Amino acid sequence: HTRLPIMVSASNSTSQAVIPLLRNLLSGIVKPYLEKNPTAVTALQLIRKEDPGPVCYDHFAFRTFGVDGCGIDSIAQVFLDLGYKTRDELRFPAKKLRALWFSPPEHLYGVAGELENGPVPRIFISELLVDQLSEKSQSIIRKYTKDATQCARHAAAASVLNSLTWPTPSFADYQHLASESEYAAWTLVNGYSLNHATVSVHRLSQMCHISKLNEFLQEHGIKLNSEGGITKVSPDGGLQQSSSVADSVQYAFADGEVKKVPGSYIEFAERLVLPVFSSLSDEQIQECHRREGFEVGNADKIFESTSSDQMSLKG
Ligand code: OOG
Ligand code: NI
Repeated sequence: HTRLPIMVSASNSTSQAVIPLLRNLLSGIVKPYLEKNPTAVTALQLIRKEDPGPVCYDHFAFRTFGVDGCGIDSIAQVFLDLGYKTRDELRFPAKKLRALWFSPPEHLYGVAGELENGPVPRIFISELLVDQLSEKSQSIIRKYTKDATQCARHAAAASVLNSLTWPTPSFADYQHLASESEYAAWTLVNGYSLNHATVSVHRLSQMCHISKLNEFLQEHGIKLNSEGGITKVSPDGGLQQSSSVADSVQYAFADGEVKKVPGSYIEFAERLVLPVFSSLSDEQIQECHRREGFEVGNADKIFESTSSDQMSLKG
């Protein structure tokens, strides 16, 4: 006997089919990040001890060079293929950066659980506007990225494998870039490695407010980025973020120098319920009732989590 087919739109069926790959990709990206960044692991352990969970991620963030096909699009493509949608652009003229964020397939926003079966994070990708840098910095960056063009489509693989898509840089090139743009220097040594994962604070069951969480983490020795104050608050009050100061990582440069460079950090984000939904009960409230998106003023300060200024405050 025949059955009526269940009506699903093409895009919906596409995103159902790709869920296993999407979830494994996200786990694959976070794995080397956790292996290299002890502060992120400690913070997650502290939260798990205090909070019955689950611990969900609000977003994952990447940095790129906006040149030779190595910019936002290179790492964005896999997420677009896996059902993400392009959302808003953010601009940071003083830092010579721009960013785009991407929202996950909607049906994966509201489910309960952790990364393997729970909500899927937003993706935040920034790029350095290389054309706006000095000739010298541009030529350094292009020396590396021109070799990376042919594998720019494999940025996601590079992230999972914790591999650069260009040759190991020299310390001199790194230092020169750092003097003009710390973002550029970070990206040269870290490539497509995850810059940070962000814990969804409002989804926690005990530590569900950022001020409480910040205090708890600081009491347990986690240094938080103090740029513009510990909690970064959007003008509408709805998006509240904080972040750790990046760990430093020993890095072996091509010319044999071994130096400490900034690695990654962990971020915390609380999205408040929008005023129009304030009459909903706690059980009714879902992610879609909360402040969406990102905020230039907050992000501008969160970028500083890998700055030498913030890092020299450490320990
Ligand atoms: C990204 C900083 C901005 C946010 O959530 O607004 C950010 C970076 O450090 O690359 O993460
Ligand atoms: Ni972030």
